[in-house]
Amino acid sequence: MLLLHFQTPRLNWLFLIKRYKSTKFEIKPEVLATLDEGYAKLRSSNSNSLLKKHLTPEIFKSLRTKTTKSSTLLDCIQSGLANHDSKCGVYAPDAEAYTIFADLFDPIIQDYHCGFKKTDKHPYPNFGNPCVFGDLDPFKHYIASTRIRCARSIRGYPFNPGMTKKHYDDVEDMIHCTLSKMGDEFKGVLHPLFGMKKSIQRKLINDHFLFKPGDRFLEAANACRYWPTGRSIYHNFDKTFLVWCNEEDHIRMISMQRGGNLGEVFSRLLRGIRGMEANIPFEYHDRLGYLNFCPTNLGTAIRASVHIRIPKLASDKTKFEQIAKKYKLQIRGTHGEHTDAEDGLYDISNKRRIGLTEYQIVRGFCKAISEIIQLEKAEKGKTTSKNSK
Ligand code: ADP
Ligand code: CIR
Repeated sequence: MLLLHFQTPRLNWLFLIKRYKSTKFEIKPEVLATLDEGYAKLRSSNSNSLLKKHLTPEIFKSLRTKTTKSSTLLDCIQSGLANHDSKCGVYAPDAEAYTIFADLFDPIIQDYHCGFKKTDKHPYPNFGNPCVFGDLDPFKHYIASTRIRCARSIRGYPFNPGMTKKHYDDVEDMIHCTLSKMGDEFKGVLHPLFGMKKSIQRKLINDHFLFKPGDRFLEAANACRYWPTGRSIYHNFDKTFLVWCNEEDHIRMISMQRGGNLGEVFSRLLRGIRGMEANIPFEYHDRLGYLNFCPTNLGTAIRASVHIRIPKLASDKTKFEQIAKKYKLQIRGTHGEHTDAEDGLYDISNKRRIGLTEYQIVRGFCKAISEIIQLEKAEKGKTTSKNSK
């Protein structure tokens, strides 16, 4: 290696040095001051975020002055500093942040994704045969609807905080153009947020199709600039395949339908992903799999969920949370993350997204939901027999 360097002509050396200099990003004193003040407040807070847990004083000290080509530690943690009630509290402002700030991201990834260590490598994508999954609730007693979504970033484009107005427009165009060339089941309409009637927006949100505006966690991460430029939703005519453009990630692909037919939902998602990836290159990391803005969405970046009513199990909050932990599931409210359950309708999904293939994640989710339905039935049976005594 050294020998090679000595042989490099002087001109190339100068070029390399210039390039190195131009890629270095100077950290401003006011950024360091904001970091120090925010970190001190976080330390003395009662925050339960993964950020607070894993940003130890030693790691803070070692990362405080590090930079990627365009971001600092403050860009990674400002959401968690502003929102002490964050669960995670960290975002990667660019793909490089996962490497430069690995001492913070790695333990958070391990903690959130149920033990994926920094020495572990995410397996290659493998969806298996999605048709093997049937209906989780054929008699429609428990599951109102089933949804699987996955997040993707477009290779060569910055993540949200580094995007220009033009990037947002380009990404939206690229997605729309690709979808309009896909097969019949994907034919549909694009609804840009720009100029969207409030009544239409409200209906799309209430029907669980569209993301909500004004997410304070994303806003604090500098992820809502130029809103609503480039933000849109595309859906097929049946509203069973949907694509979100430029919300938290460049792309969110969603397959959903009423009832519990996981096989149909997963198969459609796979066909949708295949159609999209034929035209759009996705950001993929050798060890971490698909890279996205939030470290909770790495690897497969898949979240499979059911909207389910299980009144017996849900009646005891502590027990309900223990069951979720046992099956590595996450419980959300009726309208998604950071919302409460309405009318007993919970969103239950896989928590872990990295370290397993897409097939293994959906298989684990399928087994867990089936067992939860059996547990609910058993609890119901107990009360019925008590009452009949
Ligand atoms: P994401 O799933 O993209 O991480 P959210 O938790 O904010 O984000 O959920 C987005 C929307 O998807 C919300 O309106 C939520 O109610 C809806 N949703 C999630 N799971 C289901 C499901 N199984 N059936 C219907 N809607 C769902
Ligand atoms: C938070 O930290 O609460 C938000 N930034 C959202 C984190 C992602 N949510 C999750 O648990 N999957």
